[in-house]
Amino acid sequence: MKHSIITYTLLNALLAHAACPFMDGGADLKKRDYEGDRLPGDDGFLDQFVVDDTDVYTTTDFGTPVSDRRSLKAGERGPTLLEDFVLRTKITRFDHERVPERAVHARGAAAHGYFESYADWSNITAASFLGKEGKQTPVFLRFSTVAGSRGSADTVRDVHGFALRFYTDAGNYDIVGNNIPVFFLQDAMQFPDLIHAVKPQPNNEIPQAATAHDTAWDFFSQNPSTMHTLMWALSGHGIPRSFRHMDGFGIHTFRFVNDDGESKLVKYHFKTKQGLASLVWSEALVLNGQNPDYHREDLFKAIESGNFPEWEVGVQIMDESDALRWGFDLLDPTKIVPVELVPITPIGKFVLNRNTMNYFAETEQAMFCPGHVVRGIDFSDDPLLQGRLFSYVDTQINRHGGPNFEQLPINRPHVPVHNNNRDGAGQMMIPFNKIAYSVNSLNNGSPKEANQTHGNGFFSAPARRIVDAAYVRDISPTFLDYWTQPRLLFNSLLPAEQQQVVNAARFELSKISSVAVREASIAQFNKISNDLAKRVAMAIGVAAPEPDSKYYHDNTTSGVSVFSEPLPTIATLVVGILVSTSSSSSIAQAEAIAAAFKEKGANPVIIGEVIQEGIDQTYSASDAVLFDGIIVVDGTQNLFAPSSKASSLYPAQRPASIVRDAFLYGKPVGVIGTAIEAFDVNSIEEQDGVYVRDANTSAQDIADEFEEGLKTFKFLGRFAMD
Ligand code: HDD
Repeated sequence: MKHSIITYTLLNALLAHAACPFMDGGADLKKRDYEGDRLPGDDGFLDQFVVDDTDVYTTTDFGTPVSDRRSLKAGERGPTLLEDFVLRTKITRFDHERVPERAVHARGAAAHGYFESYADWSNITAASFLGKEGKQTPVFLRFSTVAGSRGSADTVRDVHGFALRFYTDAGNYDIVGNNIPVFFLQDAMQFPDLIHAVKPQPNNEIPQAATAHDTAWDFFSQNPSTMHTLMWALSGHGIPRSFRHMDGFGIHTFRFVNDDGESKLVKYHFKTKQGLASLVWSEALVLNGQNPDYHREDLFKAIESGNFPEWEVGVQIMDESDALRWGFDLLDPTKIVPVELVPITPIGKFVLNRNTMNYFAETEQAMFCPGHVVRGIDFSDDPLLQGRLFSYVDTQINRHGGPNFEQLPINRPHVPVHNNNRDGAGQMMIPFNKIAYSVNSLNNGSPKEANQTHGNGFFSAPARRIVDAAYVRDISPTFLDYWTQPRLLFNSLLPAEQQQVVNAARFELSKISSVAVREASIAQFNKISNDLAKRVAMAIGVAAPEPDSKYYHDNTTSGVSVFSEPLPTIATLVVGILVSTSSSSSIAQAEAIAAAFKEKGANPVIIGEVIQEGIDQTYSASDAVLFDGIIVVDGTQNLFAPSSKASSLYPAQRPASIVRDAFLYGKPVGVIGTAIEAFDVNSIEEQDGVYVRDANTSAQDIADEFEEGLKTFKFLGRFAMD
């Protein structure tokens, strides 16, 4: 059913408490064209701010219709006149188009969706969005990298931001997390130091979006609290295949509090339903150039094509008395709680089903704050979290240029806002109440105070206590073990993943010019694992250390490996099918295979020498990194014959290098019939994930067999180990 504009006008009227008066130029300006029903989670809130430019005249910002193509001049040959208000405002607006990029997490992409609660969780939290089975709440999630600037490439090695906002019916709730369950630091005081060390060096702004430089590793090696997060970042978690193929974590210990004031300690887990998948470093590096927008494009296209990514929301639920129960401190954000100690209770899921309409208005202006909480949620005394509660509001005031950032459409709660906060730059509302103070009698005390028992208000967990203690600038002795858990992670990775950590550390440290920093870094690794330290040391000119075994152990935990489970689905994975445009039968075979893959939800791309009927992409625009698997169809041998002359249509040997590189990056590769030449020229032998089929194999059989390879995703046996 197509919604009528009347429906939306009504909806807007219902939302009128938050209507933005200056945008209200009539219903037509807000019209969006909906085919069918709204998607879950889309309550239409943003529609009241949408400007529709269909068949209208240009106006100034103050509404006067004007021509803005030519400036006002004294005669055709000028000069331009200062009087030209159209020119001046257009240029002024352009000059002010940018706001400061985020000090960290500047590069990111976001989407809308909805959260759905699995049950009524009111026994553990008074949070209304968790209060009923099946209850849906709109969400907005922004993914990001940390170190790079806004224009940096997507596939750098980094921790990835996972900032999730719930527009609940009791106000906005932000969980500003990452894709790694721990953080580098234990005290917010050190955050500027970490970021100064990791960001490009100040003398020359090099390198962009990378930790492979002296200041970063100097900081890491002098501050061992960084070791755990660093180990995660050096593993596959630092270079995910896409935003959709990574988990998210709330990291800090938070509190759930129920209406009776009973509280539990909780840690959030957001488990990807797409499965975990990561790149290998050599392909990530090439991707940075081949498609710097790889991750944001993947997210955008998946949602556009109806492949809505989902995550299951789970919590580890612990008692207040568990804070020091397991030999580490639940207030320490550098520690996980192994799932063997506390299993994850799934409480709901969220689905991203809607792309933004405007990147700046939504993604760039999204301003998250860990202090955006709702009744039923409470903080812990984690000193990193406590510092964050200040930092985010402060940074948003800086980015927005004033305190009214929560009035921007993307930041507005979807419920009315009432308080005595007033004025400031960019005030969007017209506070009608002239009694802007509490306590008052002239407005019958309104806005009234809401608390645990009145007005369904936010309240702190009654069980929270401050102990009698001296004021100290110090760290708790319960925070001082920095190496046991990094070792737990290392022990729990597959051998090939351990090798990835080794290789990543070799790469990073090979770029460090200071011998002292390289040695200090090896000393830190050696507290985690002598094996790790020796393998890295041998590649970077540092002597192999003797074991430093105080923190060594053989424990493992589950759920931390990227590659141990096959993907649950190949939907949205990209399969490159190589053809020769000189062979019409090869194109026909490719089309049949592509159709079989489409049936499975994958995205086949047929690659030929030139764009023509049946060809999606040219060899010159293709590279192995752009595909999750490669199939070469029958009748393409001329592309690979060693004696064949280079074509002017693509760089020398490009078809062969696509096959070779896909193999080297661990991807499934297959050849059909005479395309065996592609393997011969690259000396690729039959093995796991290498498929050789004869020319008569049906397209369906090929797609079925290759599907398993795509689910395996990376054939780790191809990588050298030492
Ligand atoms: Fe932070 C942004 C995640 C510690 C100060 N942080 C930011 C974003 C994410 C995180 C995902 C991007 C939000 C968005 O998409 O707009 N930060 C974390 C996590 C941390 C953490 C998971 C530790 C557990 N951050 C942290 C500390 C401080 C900050 C200790 C300061 C004391 N973070 C900021 C910031 C940013 C930010 C400077 C930059 C832009 C912004 O806030 O909105 O205030």
